[in-house]
Amino acid sequence: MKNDNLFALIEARLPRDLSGACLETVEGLVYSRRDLLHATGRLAGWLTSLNLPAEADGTPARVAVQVDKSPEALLLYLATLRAGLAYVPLNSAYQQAEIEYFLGNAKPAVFVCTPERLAALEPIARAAGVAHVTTLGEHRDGTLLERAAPFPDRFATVRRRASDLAAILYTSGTTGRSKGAMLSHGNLSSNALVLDEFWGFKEERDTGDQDVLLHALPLFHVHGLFVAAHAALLSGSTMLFMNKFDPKQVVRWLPRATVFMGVPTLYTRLLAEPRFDRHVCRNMRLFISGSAPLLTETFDAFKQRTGRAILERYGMSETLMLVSNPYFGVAADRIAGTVGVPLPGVDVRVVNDDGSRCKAGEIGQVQVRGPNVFSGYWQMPEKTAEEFTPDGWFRTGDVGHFGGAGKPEAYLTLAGRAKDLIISGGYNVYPKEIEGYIDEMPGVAESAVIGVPHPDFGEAVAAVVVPKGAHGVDAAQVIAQLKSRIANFKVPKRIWVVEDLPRNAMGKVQKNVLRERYRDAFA
Ligand code: MCA
Repeated sequence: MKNDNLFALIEARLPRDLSGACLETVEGLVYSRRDLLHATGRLAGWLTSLNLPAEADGTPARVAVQVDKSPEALLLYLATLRAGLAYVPLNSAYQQAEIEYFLGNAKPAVFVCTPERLAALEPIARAAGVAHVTTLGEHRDGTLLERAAPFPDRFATVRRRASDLAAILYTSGTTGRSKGAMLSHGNLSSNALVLDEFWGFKEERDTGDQDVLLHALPLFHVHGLFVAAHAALLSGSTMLFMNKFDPKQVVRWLPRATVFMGVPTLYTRLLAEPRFDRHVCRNMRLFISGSAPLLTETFDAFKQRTGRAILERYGMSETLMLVSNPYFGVAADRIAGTVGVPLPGVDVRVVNDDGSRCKAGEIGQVQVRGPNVFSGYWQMPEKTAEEFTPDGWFRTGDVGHFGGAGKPEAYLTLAGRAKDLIISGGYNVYPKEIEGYIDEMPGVAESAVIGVPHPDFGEAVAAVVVPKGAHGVDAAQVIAQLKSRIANFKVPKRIWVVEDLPRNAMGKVQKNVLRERYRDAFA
């Protein structure tokens, strides 16, 4: 039986020369492909030695990980796949209350955190029933590597079917609690293989060229962990691997690179670097942007500065990449303001509320079907059922239109979101979750959390708060309290205290009125 474990595909695609560089760090440390095989072998050996029971329905045990980005964090992800277990990456900014929720929801058998946070997080993990807690630091410190060290370099990758669970990625929920998107080996490998071809990695290999991917994204989301890392691993590329985005380091490395992936904030920060110019981009063949809307002015400024047209694509944790501007053909095929065309093998439709297809230029709900679409939310069958149409299309929650305004009919333009979502510097933030925390505070009657334009993060989280009776509300104190409880990127960067919130005839808070009122807050 063919082994559909994603790692088996990565292993099969490794170039024959195992001494070749797989990954290089800013400090100049080089991990060869052989290092990757041996390190993931030892880690998978340790994971397997724990004899972690699968669920009654065959669902594999979970390995939850909240660590800072490092080559070993990537190796731990790959080893988890190799051992046939399910990987659960957690944003390094999450605080204890959030970690408590995720561990209680995912019920992992293993939790890996940083050495610094072990004292605070181990009791939470034990209370959630986690059997094995270990640590991994940013510089190969921590107990995880010590425990894996005695195991053999060689490891037979566990057999997995395409439909078997490979990862759970938490995406915040409009109802305030995050939902775990279940991604299978088949979701991950089908999408990686499509992108290998669609973005020209295969063509580079076929012409004997070696790609070098500059990896500057976090490893706890789809963009950095799957789209960037899988593209490099499946194409035998070398990764220039940055533990934290630093525009000056990117500029230093660009002359050695051929591909870069980023969220729009990374591009606006690069444009703010005087030394970022056409010359440093001389060997680059592809700049990809996603996770948040790329402003047309950023696209134009980038093209002006470098002569390169950024390729914008559209993805979600639940569907991986679904739509992309084209790579082949002239850069003119990349149309600023659109996210391009549905990827091969992926069906995308835009429908009216009654489910009928929208005409070109007509705004409707974006729905998707294909091997890239997840199987559902972890332990939320009702929520999952709501998100799929009776005929099996996934409701993205985004609105948009094909064609229109002189654009080719095949091109999709996203026109906003049906759901209450803020994307700040590429991170999804759901207002309901933040409103919940603010409304619990003494002296607060109610609050409305909105996204307002921000020059660096695209959108910034902001809040409008109504005090209870004669109580005053101290905005700085609300922010300080939130910073002690939730991930920093979710904390409002500005809070306004008002008498009351604007409501429509139905009594619903009019957030659009608030967005308009405060739209220039960060201008
Ligand atoms: C950091 N801060 C933020 C953000 N990042 N605030 C709002 N939004 C953010 N994204 C806070 C910090 O905590 C700090 O707070 C202050 O802002 C300044 O931080 P800074 O040093 O600028 O932050 P940084 O460490 O440089 O991070 C900025 C960043 C990072 C590099 C843009 O946010 C990032 O890597 N974003 C990429 C996220 C990503 O990978 N998204 C893909 C999701 P204070 O001043 O209070 O200390 S996957 C996805 O969306 C789908 C599936 C897809 O299609 O890809």
